[in-house]
Amino acid sequence: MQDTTRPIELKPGDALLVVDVQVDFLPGGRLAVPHGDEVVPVINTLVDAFTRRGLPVFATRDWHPPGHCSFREQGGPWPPHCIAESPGAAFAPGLRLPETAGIISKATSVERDAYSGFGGTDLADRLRAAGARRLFVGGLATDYCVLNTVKDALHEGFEVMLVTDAIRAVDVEPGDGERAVAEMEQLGALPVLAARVRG
Ligand code: VGL
Ligand code: ZN
Repeated sequence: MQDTTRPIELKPGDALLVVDVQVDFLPGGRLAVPHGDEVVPVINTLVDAFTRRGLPVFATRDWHPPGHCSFREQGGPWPPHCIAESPGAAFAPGLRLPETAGIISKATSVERDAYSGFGGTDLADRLRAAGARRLFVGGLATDYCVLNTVKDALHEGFEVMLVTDAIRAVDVEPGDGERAVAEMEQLGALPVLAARVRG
């Protein structure tokens, strides 16, 4: 049995990966994730722990051009959201990313969507350059960008610790978030609660 209560000591090779914690995904935003704002204080405690240890922090952001193919007007599934440089694309107010955080903009080409932070970006190279082997992942949304980022991270050979109290789902269909968590665990991601992570 896996011990799910023992503290997890951060160590060299660990990195924090914050997925799409942006204004448009918060309550009141253009593609609001229910309770999306609740991840912010949890991720801040993780940022503190990683910073204390001098470990790297990366943050992805959805960064669409106007007229992106994922928008309804273009036949896509979503309302327009996270348009590059717009207020809705900004990181959540209150999210305390360190000055040194690596920022990865994704889904930036008009004709292609990318739910994964690894899709068409240099994230894998930047993580490896920072010495990362084990990623602690939190953010939005569980059933889209977190799911696809975690799948790609595992394919890229990173260990993944999924911080289950630092994610929230869109749940277009009820249960999508739970199914996404089950799929990530099935593929090898280990679930952890933020309070277990010791900086
Ligand atoms: C996302 C829907 C559309 C996400 C991005 O960050 O999970 N979801 N674009
Ligand atoms: Zn998007």
